[in-house]
Amino acid sequence: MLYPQFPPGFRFGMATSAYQIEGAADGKSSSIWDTFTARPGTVRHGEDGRVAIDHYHRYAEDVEHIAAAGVHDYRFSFSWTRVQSDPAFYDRLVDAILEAGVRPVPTLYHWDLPQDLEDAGGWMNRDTAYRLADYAGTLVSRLGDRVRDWITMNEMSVHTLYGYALTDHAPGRGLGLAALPAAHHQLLAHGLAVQALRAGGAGSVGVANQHFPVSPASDDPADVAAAGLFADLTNWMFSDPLLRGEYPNEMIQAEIGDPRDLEVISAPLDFYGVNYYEPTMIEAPRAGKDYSGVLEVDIPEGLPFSPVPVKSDERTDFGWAIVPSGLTEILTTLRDRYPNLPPVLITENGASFHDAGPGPDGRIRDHQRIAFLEAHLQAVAAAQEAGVRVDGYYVWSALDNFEWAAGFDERFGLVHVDRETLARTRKDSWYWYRDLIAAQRRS
Ligand code: IFM
Repeated sequence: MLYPQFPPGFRFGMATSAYQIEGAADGKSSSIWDTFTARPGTVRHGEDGRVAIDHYHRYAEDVEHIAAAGVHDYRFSFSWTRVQSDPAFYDRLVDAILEAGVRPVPTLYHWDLPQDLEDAGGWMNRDTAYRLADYAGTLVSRLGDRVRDWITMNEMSVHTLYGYALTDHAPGRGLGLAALPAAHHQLLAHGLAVQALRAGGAGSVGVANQHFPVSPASDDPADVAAAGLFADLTNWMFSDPLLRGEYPNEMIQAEIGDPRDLEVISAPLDFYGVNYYEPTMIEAPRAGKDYSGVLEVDIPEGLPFSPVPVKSDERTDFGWAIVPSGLTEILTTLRDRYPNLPPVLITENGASFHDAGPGPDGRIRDHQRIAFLEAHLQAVAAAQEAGVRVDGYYVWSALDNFEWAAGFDERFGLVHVDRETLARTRKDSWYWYRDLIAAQRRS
């Protein structure tokens, strides 16, 4: 098989996050996801992360599955509430990752805010940013002797939009445009965490933002303006402050753009993490038109933009359009928009297909996932050819896990997890990824 080729030093990895895999909820206090999932109607089939895939107890086996593929890096996240009550778990995890010859790349915050901080206002409260910086300091002083690379925040945009502007993720506030301070306080938290991590001796610090091309449904100026605002609120509001020290439009700037904060937020980074899944098409809302089911969450009436289906022949089983060229496009757009763009890491990319368990021969033939990953790696290679410096690529996800409001139906893993027994089985995509990585090492 011919695999896409990458420059020497390119880093392959896999990614997960704490709430989606760890389980062992009894050993810690509640996060907003514990509270949210306990509310009827929030998650498909009423599922939750109390057991998740029981990674807390099975981490050694999971690290073996990750390392045996030959990856260079493993991206995981800390559960903030577990760090408060049982931090030794992360000593064990980091040690196991290192012993397996893999570089740990932890994320400080992947959406599971302690409930007591939410009760004090959550990300709408500026003080939460300072609490995150304290937490970053605690972690770097505990693990900084073994962890070199740190990611501060994951997808602040999705957390703000789904959790604070809408009601689809925890904490489910539904504030609409009044959620803007939640974005600003997460960005400030990032900036303060960068300071804390660097003060603690961190070797390399970055962030993971979701990015995607946004196109207007037509040339109609109303659609163009709606798409521009949507792109500002979902993409540029989270990268402009980091990489340019300003917000992308006057409304946002006037609302939340304190210049002293922007200085903290825009401190230089060692790498910039890009999570990519699919592009979005936007139009100005048409009265009476039904927009439900276009995205995995519905944008309520009254907001000045509506997503319409992206034209694509192929979709994942989650319904997401498969558009690998969107990854090349967003990478070149970032490069053009930010002359000082740090080296990029693709910190997430992957696809959910509803893989059945192993057949009689023990195999899970997930050829659609292999095709997806291969096409997206080709898209990364095309961006490199166009001059974008991309230093690595992490598959979302190492293992099937709890896909937030969609529960366990959506399977993004290279390793299958049986819902009843929690048994792990490597899918064909796992073997494909292992062989691809081995082929790079040989070339
Ligand atoms: O599962 C999520 C992850 O937690 C954040 N990025 C997108 C993934 C797929 O939806």
